[in-house]
Amino acid sequence: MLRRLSLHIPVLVCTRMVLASGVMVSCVDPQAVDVANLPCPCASGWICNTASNLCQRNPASGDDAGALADASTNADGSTTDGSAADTGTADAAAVSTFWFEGEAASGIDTPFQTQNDLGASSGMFVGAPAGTMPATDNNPMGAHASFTFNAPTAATYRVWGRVLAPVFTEDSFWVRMDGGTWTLWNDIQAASAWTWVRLFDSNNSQAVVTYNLTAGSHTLDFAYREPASLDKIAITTDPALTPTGLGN
Ligand SMILES: [Ca+2]
Ligand SMILES: [Ca+2]
Repeated sequence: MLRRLSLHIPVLVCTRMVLASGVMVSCVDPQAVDVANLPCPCASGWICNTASNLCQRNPASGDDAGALADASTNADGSTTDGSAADTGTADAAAVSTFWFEGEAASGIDTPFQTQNDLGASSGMFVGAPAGTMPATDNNPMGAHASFTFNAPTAATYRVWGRVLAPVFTEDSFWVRMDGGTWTLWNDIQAASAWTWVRLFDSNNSQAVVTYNLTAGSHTLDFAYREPASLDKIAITTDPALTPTGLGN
C-alpha cells in the first residue's frame, strides 16, 4: 500500500553581496526560517503581504477586522482595516479625544468674551458676563464660539465642558455640531467652582448628546443662552472618559 507523503520542496531565495574578499552568496528557504520580509509563499505562522509579496508574522491578536483604524501598523504593513491580508481579531477601539481651551475658540463675538480667572485652565475662559441679557429661548442665529477638529475615523463623539454655572439663571448654552440643530444645554449644574459636565439635551430629558461623525473636519459651536462660563471642552470617542481637574 502506497502512502502519499507531503514533501516540502525548498524554493531558495538567495542574496548576493560583494565584499572586499570576493562575492558572497547566501540562500534561505522562506518557508523554513523565522525571518520577516522574505518572499511568499510563507511558512506557518506567517502571512503574505499581497501588496509587496513579502512574508510577515501573523499575530494571534492585535490585527484588525473591525471598523476602527489600527492604533499601530498591522502585521501586513497596512494601517487601516480592510486589507486582504488582515486575518486576526479586531483591535481594541482606538480612542480620540480633542481638548480645547474655551478662550481658544474661533469666532468669539458678543455677548461672549474672553475673561480671566485664576481657577480656570490657562487662567482664562469664554462666556457672557452676569447680567448680559435675559435668556434667549429661541435658537440663536449664529455661533459665538467655535471649535474645529479633524476626526481620524468615523465614530460616535461626546462632549464635556468645564463650566462655571453658579445659579439657574446663569447655567446654559446653545450647542450644535456642523451647523445642525441647536441643543439646549440648560440647568447644567449649580456650582460655585469649575465643574466638568457632559453635554446633555434639556429638551430631551437631559439625555446625553452624541454625534455620529464621519472622518474629517467638524465644527462644534457654542452660542449664548444665559450668562455661563466655559473654561475648556473635551470632544471624545471614549464613553468612559470623565475629565477631572483642568483636563488633560
Ligand atoms: Ca438656566
Ligand atoms: Ca481655559
